[in-house]
Amino acid sequence: MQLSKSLRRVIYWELGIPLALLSIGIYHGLMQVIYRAGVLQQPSFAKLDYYQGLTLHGVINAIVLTTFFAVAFGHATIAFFLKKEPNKKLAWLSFWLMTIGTLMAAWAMLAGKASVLYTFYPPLKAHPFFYLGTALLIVGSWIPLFDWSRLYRQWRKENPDTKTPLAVLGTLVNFIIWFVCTLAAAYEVLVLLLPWAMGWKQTVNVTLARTLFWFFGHALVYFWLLPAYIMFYNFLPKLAGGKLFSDLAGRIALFGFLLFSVPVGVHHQFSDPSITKGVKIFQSLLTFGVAIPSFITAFTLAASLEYAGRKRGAKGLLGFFGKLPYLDQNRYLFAYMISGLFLFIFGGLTGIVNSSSELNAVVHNTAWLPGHFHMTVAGPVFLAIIGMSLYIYSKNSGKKVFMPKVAVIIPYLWVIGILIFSTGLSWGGLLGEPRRTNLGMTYLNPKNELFTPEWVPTTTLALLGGIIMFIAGMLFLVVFFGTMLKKQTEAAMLEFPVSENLHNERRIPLFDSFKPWLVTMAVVLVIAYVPAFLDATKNPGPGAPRF
Ligand code: HAS
Ligand code: CU
Repeated sequence: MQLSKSLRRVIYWELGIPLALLSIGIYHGLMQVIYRAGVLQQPSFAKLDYYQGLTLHGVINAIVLTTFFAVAFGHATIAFFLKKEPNKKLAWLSFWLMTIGTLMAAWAMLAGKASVLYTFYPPLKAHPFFYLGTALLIVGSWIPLFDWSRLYRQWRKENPDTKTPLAVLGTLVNFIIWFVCTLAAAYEVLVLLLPWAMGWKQTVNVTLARTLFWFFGHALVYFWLLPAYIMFYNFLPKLAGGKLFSDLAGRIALFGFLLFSVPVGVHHQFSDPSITKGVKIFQSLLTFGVAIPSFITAFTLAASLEYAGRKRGAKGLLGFFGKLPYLDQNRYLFAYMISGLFLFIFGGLTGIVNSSSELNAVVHNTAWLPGHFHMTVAGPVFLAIIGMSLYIYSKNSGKKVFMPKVAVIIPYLWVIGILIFSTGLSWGGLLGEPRRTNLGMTYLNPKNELFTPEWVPTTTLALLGGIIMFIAGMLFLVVFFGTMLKKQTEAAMLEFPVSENLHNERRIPLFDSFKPWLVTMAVVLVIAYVPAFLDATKNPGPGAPRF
């Protein structure tokens, strides 16, 4: 279908702005590994210190890029699958709020007034613009949900007996999770942090701030992941040359995320003394629950890939892996998706280690953690985002991809980089190498009494992987912006490689209506989180002064 000019423009900007900022994000990724390996000591270089760079890296890559992309991709999927365009005025309003918010936060970070890391909880304190900017970004990203829901209700009236397209279901589920979890972030920012940053309040309840943050912060990771899942279920089987093994499995997984994405945030606080053991154990169990939709996804996708491989003549148990279109330039999206899925096998396994509260004590706050999340958010999520940004831009503008051979290689280069990088970090983490620490300053300096030689090989591996990732990331930016500079040669059409279903499952009302799931979601949330918030209010620990 052809989108209206105005909607196309909004989508272009929402893809282009964060990708332009990504150059800063990627540069600081490279600087992280350089500093941590002790190659450069700072603040002698570029005047941006380690923590300022780490904040820019986390906020740009994990919050700005992901949020802008989710909104842009949401506009495209809703328009494409419902054949109804979102309201343009609201889409632009949302765009401007997000952009102004991003600029405010970017200024604070670049000026060195907000080196608080992407988790931004106290006692680290930022300039008020950082908090206001974050709030604006969030509010801007809420607007489309209300407009899309309106379109969906309209569509439902016109098609009472049709199954909701899986991609639409996924987009709505994702933004409902986002809306619910960001309420906590908004409360944290506006009620706790901003008055403290303005100097109106002298102290702040650190435990409550952390608990509110992780109520938001864990669900955030599924807000990153679900756009990728939407692509895996709806597009990957078709790109592989097959069909989706089960559409029902996709629905069950998506509704599962609605139930389990939010009430698990305490698994980031297993070491927080104020939260009582019972709450931790309960949320640890719920965390195993949230892994189930991903296991369902793994098996459903593997079955879909197997079907595709066999259709192409594969023999034997695993022969289908050899028959997939890994290097097909016309289906470069396949390369981005399969690479991400491969990394997610390791990302998922390390996640399950983290969520077991005893094992967590070994890995918490060590380099193991960035090892884990670079195989999740920098794995399937990042690769899906960049691949789909290129795809949507190229289709919508009628421009052919710049350097198509390179475009299809980038994800594999990225996988090699991440595997080396995450091995270094995970191994280092098990040897006690801390995360969020400029190791080069002390621990890797042989003249320092804290010198820790075990971390020399681990940080060197991370450096090597980081350099490869940097090269892959930069190549992508060349391909994306190179495509922008090309001339239009084809009709500008939004089309997606939509998969058919292998089993023609009938519509089951329970898996096609939101109400029962939303009610259950609310119940689980109350049971999991009321005790956690009571703990945080009753046992706040010392109030944070200023840092
Ligand atoms: Fe996590 C910390 C537990 C998933 C991101 N996580 C983090 C942090 C981030 C993050 C950013 O319980 C750090 C936050 C900070 O700054 O402090 N995580 C989990 C669990 C899962 C999980 C149980 N995490 C994610 C995803 C993320 C993400 C997804 C981003 C998008 N994580 C934790 C815990 C912590 C944590 C603790 C806190 C630790 C601490 O102490 O601080 C699960 O959802 C994972 C389930 C996934 C699977 C994998 C399924 C596999 C699939 C691939 C199949 C492949 C195929 C292709 C078919 C079960 C779907 C094959 C093809 C070939 C070619 C072979
Ligand atoms: Cu989590």
